[in-house]
Amino acid sequence: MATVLEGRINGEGRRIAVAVARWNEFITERLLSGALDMLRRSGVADDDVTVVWVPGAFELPTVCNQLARTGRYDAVVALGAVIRGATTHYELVSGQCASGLARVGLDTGVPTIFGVLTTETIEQAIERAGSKAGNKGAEAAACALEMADLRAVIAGA
Ligand code: INI
Repeated sequence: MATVLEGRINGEGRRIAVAVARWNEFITERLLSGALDMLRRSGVADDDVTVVWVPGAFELPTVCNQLARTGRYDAVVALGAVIRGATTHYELVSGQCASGLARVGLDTGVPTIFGVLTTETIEQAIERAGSKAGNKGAEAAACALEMADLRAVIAGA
């Protein structure tokens, strides 16, 4: 019989950092409220959540790297919105943000979650920030809790 390891979405006792970009703030504040709501409903204590604002998505990896290396957090969530219609350097910002966040997770071992919308239009971003396509911030928070739990499960297996 195979050993099957899985993480549960249970926030009790978990400490979570959420870094959020101020660019397209009318979208990212909705991602943040979705993330905070998910963390609270999953049992994370308010005192165990740290929110850090950064200028834009490009800055998320730097700050997530610092947060992950403090050793104070079980997972780090990065929230942002990069909208192609609003930028000529969409590929650079979104690509560097994604690969930088992946690197933080790999280099530190602390689950580092990509809750960054990369869309063609503002309408698509609105759809993913709490309207008909759900809330990517809430999904990212749930992913962070699952990954934090999975990390502990694998370490103890
Ligand atoms: N940052 C974003 O988070 N989203 C964007 O859509 C965006 N656009 O359109 O350029 C954006 N640019 C700023 C970038 O993230 C940095 O803050 C800036 O380049 C300074 O390093």
